[in-house]
Amino acid sequence: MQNKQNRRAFLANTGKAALATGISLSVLPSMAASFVGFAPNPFTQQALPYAYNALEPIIDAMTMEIHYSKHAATYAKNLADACLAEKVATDNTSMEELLHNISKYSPKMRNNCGGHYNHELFWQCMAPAAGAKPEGKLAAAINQSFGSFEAFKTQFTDAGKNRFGSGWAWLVLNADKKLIIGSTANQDNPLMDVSELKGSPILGLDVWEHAYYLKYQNKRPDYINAWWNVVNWRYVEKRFESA
Ligand code: MN3
Repeated sequence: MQNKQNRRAFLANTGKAALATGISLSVLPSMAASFVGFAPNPFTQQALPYAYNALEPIIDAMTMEIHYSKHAATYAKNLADACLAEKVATDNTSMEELLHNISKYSPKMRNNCGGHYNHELFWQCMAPAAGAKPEGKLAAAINQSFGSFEAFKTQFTDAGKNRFGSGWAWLVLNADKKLIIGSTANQDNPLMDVSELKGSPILGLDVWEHAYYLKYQNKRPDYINAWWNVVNWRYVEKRFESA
């Protein structure tokens, strides 16, 4: 699958085959992802790394589909519009750089750059039936900072539960290379110069109602407690080790 034509032909045929066999097209994003052999533009929405129903029963397929294809897609689109309007050259600006300087841009840029970055991170932070625990250096750092994995989970869960309104819970590596837990409002994140919580985001949890309402309704704590079963610790470990 070395060139664009082959890739396009493959995806087109895959789509036709899926239709012919009655397989839901919702499985296609993850198949597309594994055949993309070039460095993707981080300012655009990437293929979901699994099917919409892959995190069932923790995250139901309809929530995943609406969340990814409507909410997150809209942040990506609005980010592109804002970059054009505010003359951000996405081919030689890193998203981190933009977030570090977000106070210099419009509220639209702040909401949608945060929204896009946060969701791209969130999809990667989950995996089907992960259910594992952190290992290695991350496990050691969590034990050192919070006493135990269980104590860490309680503190992170509380950060998500207690964030009033819409926002995110975070595990962050701060400037002193210390792991800390906190939350941000709306689509803010710890890379933003306007954020009170500052550092490299290692793990993020979306606690907006759109992330859980269809299945959990008003019970945000039930959503968070269940969510631990789909955390992709292998990815979170990589983020920690390269932060
Ligand atoms: Mn969301």
